[in-house]
Amino acid sequence: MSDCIFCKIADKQIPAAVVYEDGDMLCFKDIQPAAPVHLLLIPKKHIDSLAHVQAEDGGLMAKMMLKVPEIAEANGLTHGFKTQINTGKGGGQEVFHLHIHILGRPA
Ligand code: DGP
Repeated sequence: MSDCIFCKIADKQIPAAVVYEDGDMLCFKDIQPAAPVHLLLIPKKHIDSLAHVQAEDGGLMAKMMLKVPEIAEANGLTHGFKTQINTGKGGGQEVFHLHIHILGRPA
């Protein structure tokens, strides 16, 4: 999507502090961290929000969820972490490209 800031980050049109990338997803540091470690994991495919995930995205969603603990541990969150998915305006979502917040304090 041409006007989506996270699509632009995925396309490297806008810089971000990337901590993980593969063919399906990208993880980078949140520009307004709410914790000592605050990462955002996004699919490279544009999906507006969790409420817009289709059955065909199931494999992608599973891959992302399975990657979260690995990314958290690699970024020092060896004793646990929080995840958050804000969905829709009422859910506090500000950027309408699905993203998983990964938050925590390194051990
Ligand atoms: P949400 O409220 O769930 O939509 O959170 C959006 C998050 O995205 C918010 O914590 C700030 C972060 N964010 C917004 N714009 C940028 C950006 O250009 N770069 C980075 N790294 N993070 C951004």
